[in-house]
This record gives sequence, structure tokens and C-alpha cells, in this order.
Amino acid sequence: MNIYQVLLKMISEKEKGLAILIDPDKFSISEMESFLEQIPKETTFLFIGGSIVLHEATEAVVSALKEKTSLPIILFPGDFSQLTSKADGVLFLSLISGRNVEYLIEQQLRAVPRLKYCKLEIIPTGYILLDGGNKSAVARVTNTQPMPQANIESIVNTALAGQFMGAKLIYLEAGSGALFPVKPEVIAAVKKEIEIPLIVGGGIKTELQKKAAYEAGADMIVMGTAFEK
Ligand code: 1GP
Repeated sequence: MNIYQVLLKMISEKEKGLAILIDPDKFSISEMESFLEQIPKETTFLFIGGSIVLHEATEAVVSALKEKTSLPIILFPGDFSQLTSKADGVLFLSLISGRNVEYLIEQQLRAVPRLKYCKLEIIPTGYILLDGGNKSAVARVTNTQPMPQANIESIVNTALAGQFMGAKLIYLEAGSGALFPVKPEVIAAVKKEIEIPLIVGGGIKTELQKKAAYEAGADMIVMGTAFEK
């Protein structure tokens, strides 16, 4: 079974996913073992990526993790340079909330030579940046505006456009370190309309926030900052 099939199976069995995000820039390989012991037992995937990370740093962290854990390692790249064939899969992101061609198609084109002949599982993902109450690294680096969370109809339509274009996942992102995460009413409205799995991340720190996102309909939650030292 590939990663996407595992995810679909999990959802069909009414289970929820938890991805822990590792930013190679803020991660020390020497502390990897204690990090792996510290993350929740129910962790289903490790996501690796950040807004600005060097290829070498990503590859070193992925290789080190591969030796110590059997959790699937999925790249969540800020740009094409973070791709490495040492991971198991990649969220092939298109920032569909933004209007910057660089993150709609240019980065994807630049990724092709690296992806063409490698075995990384490619998971097309509609990536939607929402306002999390502060200026996120994603907004800064991509030079795009987050969608206000009050514009529920636009957010739902953006997610549907992603699905109609062939995305296999929708990722609602409030931005790493968001002051407030994606609101349950936004998650519920998107989940009600789309037919593909829904990932939610950004600013989720507490059990209560996690539970609220799951109950609203998130199939998988991503947590990063909460596990950074
Ligand atoms: C960021 O959604 C992820 O892309 C995780 O955000 O670091 O706030 O948990 P946090």
C-alpha cells in the first residue's frame, strides 16, 4: 500500500491522522532519538519541510530519521530545492489561495527534473493559506495574502477548485506558529463539500484544539511548533 492508500484506509476505518512537522533548519540530528520518544504514540506520519531550508539539511535529516523510525516520511517542501528521493513521498503543493505564479506552477515545473526518475510518491495537494492572526512565513516567502477565515464560501470554493483540478488532498494552513488555528466552522464547511482527504495545520498546540479540528472534520492534523524545542 502506498501512503495515499494508507491514508484512505485510515479514513474509511474512521481513524484520524497526526503528522508531526520537522523543520530541518530547527532540528538537531543529535537530539533525534529523544525527539522521536517525545512525539505522541498516535503519530502516523512525519512531515519534513520549511519555508527556507537547504537541500542538504533536508536530506541529512531524512536519512537520519530513516535509520531510526519506520514512520512514513513525507516531504512538505517550501520550494523545489528541498526535494530528496530519500523520503517516502512528497506533498506536491500548489498554493491555490495565492496569486503568485511562482507557487502555482513555476516551482512545480522546476521540481520535475528531480521527480521524473525517482520513486517518491507524489501526492498532488491543494494548499490553502488562511489568516492565523499573524504574518506567517508562508505569506512572507510566497508573497501572497492569506484568505480571511470569515470568507467561508471562498475558502470552500477554492478547495473545490483544487479538487476539480485533480488534487488528492486539501491542506488548510493557518501558518506555522499561527496565533489561532483554522476555525472548526471553516474545517466543517470544507469537509462537507470536498470528496478528498482534508489536512489541517498551523497553530495547533493543545489537545482541545486538536480535538476541535478532528471533530469538525479534519482527517489529519499537522503539528510542528508544539514539538520544537
Ligand atoms: C505549518 O501547519 C504546519 O505548516 C504546522 O504549524 O508549527 O504552528 O504547528 P505549527
